[in-house]
Amino acid sequence: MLSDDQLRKYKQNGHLTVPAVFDQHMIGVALADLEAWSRDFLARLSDDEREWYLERGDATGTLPRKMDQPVYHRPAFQQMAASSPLVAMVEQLIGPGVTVVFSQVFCKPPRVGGPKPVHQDNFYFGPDDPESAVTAWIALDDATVENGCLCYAGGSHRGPILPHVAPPEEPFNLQIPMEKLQGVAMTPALVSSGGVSFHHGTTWHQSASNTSSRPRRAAAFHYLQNEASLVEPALEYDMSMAVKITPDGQS
Ligand SMILES: O=C(O)CCC(=O)C(=O)O
Repeated sequence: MLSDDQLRKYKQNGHLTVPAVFDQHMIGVALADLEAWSRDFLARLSDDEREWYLERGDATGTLPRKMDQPVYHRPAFQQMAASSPLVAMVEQLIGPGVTVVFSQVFCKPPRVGGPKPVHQDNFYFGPDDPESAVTAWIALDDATVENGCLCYAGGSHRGPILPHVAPPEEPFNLQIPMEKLQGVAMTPALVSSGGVSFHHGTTWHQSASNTSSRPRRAAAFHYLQNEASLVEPALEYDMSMAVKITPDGQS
């Protein structure tokens, strides 16, 4: 459970990092599942798709930079999303009764893992109640400044959801326009493997390139309180892949 002090910090900053939500056994199981999924995923892609999913210059070619819906597709991630300690924290943040409306794994291979520009998840998902959405970002590897941890603009969840733009060749890479970023401080959130960094759906966040010799792998579970819905999503989300978390911790 989150303490009153942690809840106060989340309310004030729009993000909160909690160490050791998952033990190293669970993280090992998730990484093994991720490796098996990556092999299978890459084997099914055309050459053009492989090029898109692998970072430029990735000589190993074994780690897609992103895969969607781990909670729907993969048992280890479904187990994590429904785990009682995580769900209890999520429910403290957005209220009882939650669904994972979308989930992703983000991988930054050593030295070549690229950045993710500043954005707000609530622009992507367009919920009717912006307070009803929280992302639980789970560090599978230790996330540091060098390997591209998340960085947040503290307090930005109290501002509006801004229009986003996308580079012409990357229509899905929605981001806050550069001119809005002048003078905005982005604070790194260091998270050890097994820890979770929670962020409010409206909080501005980004991640930098991985300049280290270690991978940075993470899973993001986007939870929505069950009474809310995605009324104005910027992209198409397949709600048949949403995973409702039931009270007994099963999904
Ligand atoms: O892991 C990353 O680099 C980006 C994650 C992100 O944007 C998110 O969890 O909403």
